[in-house]
Amino acid sequence: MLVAVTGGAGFIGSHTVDRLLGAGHRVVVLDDFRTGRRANLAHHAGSERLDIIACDVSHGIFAALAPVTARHGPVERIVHLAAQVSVVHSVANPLVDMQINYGGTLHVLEYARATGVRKVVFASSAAVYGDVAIMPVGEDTPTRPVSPYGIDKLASELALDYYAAVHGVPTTTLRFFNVYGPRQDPSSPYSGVISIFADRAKAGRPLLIFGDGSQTRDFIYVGDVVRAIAAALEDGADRVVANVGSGGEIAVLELARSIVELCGGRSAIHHAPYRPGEILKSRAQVDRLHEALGIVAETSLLDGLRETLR
Ligand code: UD2
Repeated sequence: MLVAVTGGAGFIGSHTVDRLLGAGHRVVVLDDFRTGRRANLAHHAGSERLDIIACDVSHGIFAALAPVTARHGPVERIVHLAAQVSVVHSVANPLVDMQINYGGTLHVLEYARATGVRKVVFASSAAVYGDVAIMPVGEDTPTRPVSPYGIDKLASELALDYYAAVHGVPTTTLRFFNVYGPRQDPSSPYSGVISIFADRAKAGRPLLIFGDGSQTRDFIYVGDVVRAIAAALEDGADRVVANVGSGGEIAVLELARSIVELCGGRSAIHHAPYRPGEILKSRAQVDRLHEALGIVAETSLLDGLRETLR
């Protein structure tokens, strides 16, 4: 089948493309290359089943997809990963975040409605919950996002549900927790902490922890996330909203020590004040991921870290 992957040149997107091509599907990537990189898909160069199209989803996707559907028939399913990915950027630029993250989702849904797409899988975020006191956090926890990023992800979820209920577009929403793995770009201060720590520890440079490092996160390996995406792309799980996490949590200080040790123990660990808006605890309840999509995270943090460092 023909699957469109928005944000397909990004970290999670490129792993998703690997999996879909591996399963024999035809894939069209839409990416504006703001944070996505052509290098993430370079190993598919020459693949007859992959089209890569430069497209900003916040400007609509009809024109970008037209040449591909003219050649290969309709897009059957969409994985919508394209986004402005930084929570901090969204605080400084809420309108940009709204246009890309909420507007982009509406453009995808309009396309799905108009062309009869058979499944839209949406990458939402743990950011929809905001600060939650009781862990693990289940999907029925009241949503109180504390950033424009979280608000736009939540608004997008509501839009998905509206298109499903009113227009009959089959949708599944995945709320990603802290995803890590190979190809995560460490170059921005808001990059995933594991990509930053790995980059520094490999070079023997110091790691910087914001706060005392007692804050916890639920890290899930990208390979497990991609299995969840593939399961959600199948028929069924309509209007399901599922957390995508490992179900475990680790303190940032313990994580830093593990990464330093795996890299030969040369890096010092320094501390700086907590970031504003820092969430202190995060752990996903993962029953629904298992029950609705049949997925349990399989990669231990140690194995995932080794693979990432390799
Ligand atoms: C994650 C998501 C974000 C949003 C949010 C929702 C990533 C990369 N970001 O933000 O998109 O969904 O969850 O709650 O997955 N840290 C350090 N040193 C560093 C970098 C980070 O101590 O050099 C700490 C940071 O203060 C935080 C933890 O590591 O306590 C994780 O930081 P992150 O930026 O990887 O992810 P997070 O949870 O802030």
